[in-house]
Amino acid sequence: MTKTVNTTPYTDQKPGTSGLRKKVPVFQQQNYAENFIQSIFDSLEGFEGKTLVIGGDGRFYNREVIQIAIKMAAANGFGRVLVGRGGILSTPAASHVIRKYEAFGGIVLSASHNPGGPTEDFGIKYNIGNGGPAPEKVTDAIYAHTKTIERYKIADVADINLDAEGEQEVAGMTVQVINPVSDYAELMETLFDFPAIRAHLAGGFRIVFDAMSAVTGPYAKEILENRLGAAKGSVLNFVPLPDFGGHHPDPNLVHARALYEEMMGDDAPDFGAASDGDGDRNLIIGKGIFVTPSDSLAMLAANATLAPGYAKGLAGIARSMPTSGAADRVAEKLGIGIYETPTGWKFFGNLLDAGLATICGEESAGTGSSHVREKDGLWAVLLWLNILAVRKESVIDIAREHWTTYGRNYYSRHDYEEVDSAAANGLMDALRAQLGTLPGRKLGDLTIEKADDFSYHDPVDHSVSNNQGIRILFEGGSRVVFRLSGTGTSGATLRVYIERFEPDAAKHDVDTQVALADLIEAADTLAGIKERTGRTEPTVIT
Ligand code: G16
Repeated sequence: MTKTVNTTPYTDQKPGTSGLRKKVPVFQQQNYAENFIQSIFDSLEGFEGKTLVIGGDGRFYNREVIQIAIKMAAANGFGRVLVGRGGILSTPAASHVIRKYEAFGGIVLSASHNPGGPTEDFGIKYNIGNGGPAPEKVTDAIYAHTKTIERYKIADVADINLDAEGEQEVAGMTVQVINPVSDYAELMETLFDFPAIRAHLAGGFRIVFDAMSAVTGPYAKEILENRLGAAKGSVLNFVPLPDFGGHHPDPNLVHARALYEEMMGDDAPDFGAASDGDGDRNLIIGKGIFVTPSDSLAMLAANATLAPGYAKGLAGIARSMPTSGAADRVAEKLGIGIYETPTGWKFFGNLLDAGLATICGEESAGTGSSHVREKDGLWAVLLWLNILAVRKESVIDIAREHWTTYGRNYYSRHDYEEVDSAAANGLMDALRAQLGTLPGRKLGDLTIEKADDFSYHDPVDHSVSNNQGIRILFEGGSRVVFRLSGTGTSGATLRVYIERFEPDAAKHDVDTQVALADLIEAADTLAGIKERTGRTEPTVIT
């Protein structure tokens, strides 16, 4: 019932920031998905008879690869597969299911916030037994296997029925189709004060959540409308579509523009939010105010003890290096640890497992905690709602008070998407070559204090990750960071992260791009962005 199929390697299967992401036609090449999945299994040891979790965000090609992955898991010796009904599991729900059922690991099919459809993006990532993305030593091993693979194993059986919950047998392995929402919704009920949120909503607090035709639709409907009693219709675009309705399921000010505009209107609801393709990112907008992901991390951490799941306090906070330093000020005041990691949720895994950090966050719209080992969009929404239900203040008042207490980190990210790869690499190489000569250089009123290429020394397993982004630190605490994205699927994406700390509350009402104007200009002067990329302005500003 199982067969071994000969194959030849593809040379382009190096996992990026979050697994392997490519265009669908690339994945549709003969044996392309099979090669990568077999390389995952060949990198693992001791999974015979154990459980594997499989799920995805429902994008185009999800069902096909789920069938392949289940048949290959059977042929490779797994004892059981847990798969979400319809092939659906949000990334945080998959992380929770892996942990709850003590699975060996999981395969999550998603290209996150990237668009979906026959010519758009697809992705495969492997999560380890703690529920988190595989660390670099595992992804390096997977990549090494993809370069030498000669055969893969697959069960020669009919397709599995993914739409009926319950158990089936596939070539001697049990496949259990599970409800994708219920375990996750139960977990949320243990962390947050649902009665308080329900009462706040019943009292007239209005919310809107845009699921962006992606995976969080069923989760948000169940939790926000059914369990918490938000008005019917509060969850928009709640049916997951293979092409996300033709949109980028990316919860930012460009792709969730309609939500932003609604929230800035006179009759705006009190709270607006959105999540991405696979449900791990979040966008938070209060009536009249967009909360940057970096600020959201800091504000959630500062108020977390208002939620029952965090009432005992936080062990520490972790943020990716390009994320603003707003959370650092909260950690300092709380007297807890603050950890600065490279971009990529996988770097938080060790800190969470070791109990060093409780809440983590990234500027790329990711926030989460020790409840799972992925970032979690709806979790962030629920923690905000819990805080708002207890404090009974508006988002804008909470944000203003936070800035008055801690100072404001003005922050923006400028993305230049689908830039010629050689030009982008040339820009980074040229910056790297200047690093030694930059300290002391003046750009207008700005003076460079320090410049480096960020290296991370993991305090738990002592691994070292080099070349994680070029940091230009100015006197007074402002900074500009340059990195190339590890999640794009065509050309290169240059990310420029710009930050200025403003302690004076009288200066907290300036438009962000205005507050950062001199730093934005300095970034171009230093890196020659316009000249090297041929772009006069960023593709996306967040
Ligand atoms: C992934 C990672 C995040 C990272 C983001 C952006 O998110 O899980 O940790 O911050 O990509 O990475 P990059 O700047 O390299 O594009 P997601 O939501 O795409 O899985």
